[in-house]
Order: sequence, then C-alpha cells, then structure tokens
Amino acid sequence: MRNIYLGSISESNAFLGFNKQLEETPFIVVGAPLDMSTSYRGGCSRAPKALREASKSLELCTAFSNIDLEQVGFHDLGDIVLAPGDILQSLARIENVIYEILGYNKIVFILGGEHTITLPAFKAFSKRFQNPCLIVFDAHADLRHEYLGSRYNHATVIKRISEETQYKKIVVVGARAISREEIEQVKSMYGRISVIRVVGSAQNDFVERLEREVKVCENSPKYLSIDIDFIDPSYAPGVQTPEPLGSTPTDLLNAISRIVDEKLLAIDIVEITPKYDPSEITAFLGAKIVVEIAGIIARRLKVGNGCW
Ligand SMILES: [Mn+2]
Repeated sequence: MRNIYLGSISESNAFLGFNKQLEETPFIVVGAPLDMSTSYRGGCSRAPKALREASKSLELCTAFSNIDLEQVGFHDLGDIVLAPGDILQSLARIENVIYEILGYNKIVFILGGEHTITLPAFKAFSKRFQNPCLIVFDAHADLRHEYLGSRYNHATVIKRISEETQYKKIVVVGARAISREEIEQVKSMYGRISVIRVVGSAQNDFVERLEREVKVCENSPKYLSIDIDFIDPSYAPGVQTPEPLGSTPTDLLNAISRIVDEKLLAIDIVEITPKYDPSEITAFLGAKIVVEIAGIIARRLKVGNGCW
C-alpha cells in the first residue's frame, strides 16, 4: 500500500516530463517542499515544482557523462504531504516516507525544500544502512547548536544530524560562511566531521582534499546533500540565504564526479527559492545538476547507452 503521506503526480508534471515505471529505472525522484524554518527569506516550498518544470526543457543527453537519460529516466513519486505549520510532524513524515522509499533499493533524489529536510532524510538513511557517510556541499556549515532560539532549522541541521543519527563520517564542503561557534564545534568532533573550506572558484586543491576525506567512506553507503548556495549567487541567485564568493556549477559537478561510486544511494538538492529566481536561472541549474548527477551515476553503474 502506498504511504499515506506520499502525494501523486501526473505523467506530464513528472521530472523530465515522463515517468518511468519503478522497475525500468534505477532512479527515484521525490519532493520534500518543507519551508517553515528559514532564517531570512522563504519560498522554497515551490522548488520541487520549479525543478520539475525546468527539467522538461533540458536535453536528455548528459554533458558530463554522455548518457541518454531518455532510456534511463526517473520514477517520480510526487511530493511528501507535510503538516502545515508543524515542523516536528513534517520532519517525522519526511523520515517515514524516505525510510519506506529507501526500501525499494533505488537511488533516491530528494527535491527540497529547505536544508532542514536533510535531518529526517539522513535519519531514515542511517536506519536503513549501517555506518553511512554524509557529504554536504554548502556555503554555510549549518553547525550551530541553536539559531534565533530554535533547534530545528536550516542553520542547525548538520549539528542535529551529528547528535541524532548514527554515522561514520560527515564531510562539509564549502562553508565559506562559518561562525566561531561552528569552528569550535568542528574542532571538538575532530575526525568525525571534516569541513573543507572553499572560497571562490576552485583554484585550490579542494577536490583532492575531498577525495582524501571520503576515502574512509569507500565501502560505506553515501548520502550527498547539495545546498544550492554552495554555488555563487551570480549563478544561483534564487536561494534562501545568498552568500557571495561561491564556486561555479562546473566546480561542483567536477567534485561530485570524483566521489560517485556504487555506494552513493541518496542525493538531496535544497534551498532553491523560485520567488527570488529571475529568469528561472537557479531552477534550471538545479534541474541540470540532478540530470548530470544521474548521468554520472548511470555511467558508473553501466546503465543506459551513450548519445554519441
Ligand atoms: Mn545549508
């Protein structure tokens, strides 16, 4: 029986504009339109819809990996039904639904929603799989104990994950905006949480450092969380909390292509805010990132054919 907290979606509104049957594709898409705990400007509840809409206009031959996604496709389950105004209940539903979906043995793409969704999604992940690793791309460290008097929000999400889940390692890439409190936090958890600071475009060796840090995760289930504000606001202006001096989309995909393996089982993309997204730049970029990561994984799994 279908989970009562899972909505549905028509074929024409599905990601890419067509919906594969579950048994035809390795990839699931599900939306988690949570938008209740942001600290600056809201609007990311509209992101799953904007990402699906943009995805329909993207070419199906992937640029990084030369995979024809028309053959591979996605099984889009629609959006998780949240409890209006009740963040704890909404987080519980996300955990419940994601836990069930992870039982399908597919690779799951979760369309946020604010970054807070990573807490219940990774909780579900850590209940399904032993000793998982979490790799986060984010302008911010999200390691505050509290923010504006609240414990459950997008500025505390990685800290809550470190307290409330069983994990092998957390690696945060980016964190160009970080507080003294968060730096102390990282020091006190030395080894279990690594923060790789990236400022500006990748003239530095952050990808080599990332490869070294995830080496211990080689045989561990991996969850990848992409806060779109890792990328510079000039490429991705439609975000909840813009942070200057970010990286390029190519830096992001290059880095991800180096860490994808058979154990990457869940990916989320969060904080896209259509209301502040002129010309739908950020929605198109987000949809492209999903498509390209799917292509990189498909190439790795030897699923689907090349386009050229
Ligand atoms: Mn974040």
